[in-house]
Amino acid sequence: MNDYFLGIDCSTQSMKGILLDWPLLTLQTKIIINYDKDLSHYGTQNGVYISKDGKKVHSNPLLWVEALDLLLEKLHNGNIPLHTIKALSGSAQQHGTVYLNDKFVSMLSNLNPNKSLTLQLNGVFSREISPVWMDSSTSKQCQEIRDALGGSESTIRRTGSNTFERFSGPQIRKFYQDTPKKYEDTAIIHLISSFLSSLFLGKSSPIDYGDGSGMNLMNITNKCWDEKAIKATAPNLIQKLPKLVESDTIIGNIAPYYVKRYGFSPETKLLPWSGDNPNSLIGVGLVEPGQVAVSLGTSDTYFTPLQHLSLDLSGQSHVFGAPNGNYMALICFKNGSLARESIKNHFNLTWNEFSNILKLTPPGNLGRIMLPYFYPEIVPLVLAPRVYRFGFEEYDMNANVRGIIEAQCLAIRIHSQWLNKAPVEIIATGGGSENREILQVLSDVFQAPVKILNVLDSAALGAALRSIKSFKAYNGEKLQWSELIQLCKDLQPIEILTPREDNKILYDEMMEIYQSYEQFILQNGKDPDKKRLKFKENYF
Ligand code: XUL
Repeated sequence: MNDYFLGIDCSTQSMKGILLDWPLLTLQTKIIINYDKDLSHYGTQNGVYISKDGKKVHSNPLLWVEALDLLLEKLHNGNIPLHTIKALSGSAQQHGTVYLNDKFVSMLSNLNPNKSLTLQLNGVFSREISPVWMDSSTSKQCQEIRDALGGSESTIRRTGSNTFERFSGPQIRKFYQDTPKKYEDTAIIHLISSFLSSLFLGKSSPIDYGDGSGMNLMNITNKCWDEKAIKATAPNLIQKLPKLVESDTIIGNIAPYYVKRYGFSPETKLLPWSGDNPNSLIGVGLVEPGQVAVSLGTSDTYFTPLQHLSLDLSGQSHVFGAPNGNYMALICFKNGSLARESIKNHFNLTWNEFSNILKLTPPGNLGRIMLPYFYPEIVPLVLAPRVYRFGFEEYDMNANVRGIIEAQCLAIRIHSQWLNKAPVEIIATGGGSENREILQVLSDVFQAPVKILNVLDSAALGAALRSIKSFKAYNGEKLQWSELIQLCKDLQPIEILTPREDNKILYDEMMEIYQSYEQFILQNGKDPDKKRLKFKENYF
């Protein structure tokens, strides 16, 4: 009988579970719970609640628990005997925090298999909501922490990133400042990943180095909680934080609840959950330095493995722990798929029609440029959302469609330049990578081939592959990451798009103009309109 490995991904808009079998490494089952549709009684939109000014973005931790209940039920009713699952791990949207009272741990150790997790966990939260990665309401706290740590550069050197509004430390500080009593009543603060990991473990789970480095609280060099950062964030915080561990640690066996309720084997091994980006690094097969991936999801991210710690002192990127024990660099753009969808929906288009417009419109967009901050943006930092259009109007469909895609690809290229090496190839992943025309623009802008994998669920796949690797190591079998990646058919490209070389100079020039527009809008730079008109004259 085959062995099975489970990977679960709790992302912004849905929870997914995938089962991989060993030794074939083929996807056996995939289950998706969509929060807005399947759990509509929570009233979320795209999985979150957004305040009027767009700055506060929260979700409900009980929503994730109920999604997990549903996912496990569906898995149980499927045709794979759950006792054959040897190990499981998971992934969650990064940075979000879950605040728990002192009932949490005792509730977990006494879970009643006749009741759902949702029913039993109802009373364990000291804060009903969880701020998530889309939140940008903590600028004041970012400044305070950064000042206490001696400025941006020393914050980056300490924690791997500058302070960012969505990072857990500034979020925790805001919670403490706004509601000190609730903060005091909080016994444990978990990341979404370690919270869900705790549910399987039946006790409070450690946080892994990958997700721990998205908090502005972990020292990026020695991978321990950073005393100075903790002190700068909130009083007595160290007592409320779980331990930190290496991502490949076996943290224990599955709790009896899952054995009795769903028929899991009591020997099922657990790894700590990690963030979606560290999981995706493995889930798209990036284990060699120099490889690069672009994930087009709710957020667009650009990430690459690092063999040695190397920091972006300009402060726009992050360095996280990677599941293979090294590091990864990541740049996160908040205006990803939701921004693309705004344009698509505004013009009532299907994705096919959207693609056709990209096919029929010329690279360079006839000299028209958009800066697409439909939501507050992370990179570059834009707190007040606004869409800027240069050389066209809001009603011009073709200009808007090409405008947003070129803007997103140019911004990715501009803000990844600190990594010095232009990528030799880009692996594309995430829901948006289904759209070949978007990827062709990416390939043309970077002048690099784009490899398309048959993987839309790289975070869940990464979690399942991590489970295999650690399970094998636990049983004394040495399996290298590169071997595991080779074995996984889904990680072999199904298509490679090549860049159209005649667009090289055009996009080099357009990138400079785009960068000038960022400076014009955000840093009171010189108006580059003349440059744009000259570009238009030259090419169109
Ligand atoms: C990364 C980030 C996003 C979320 C999305 O820093 O904020 O990619 O992890 O789920």
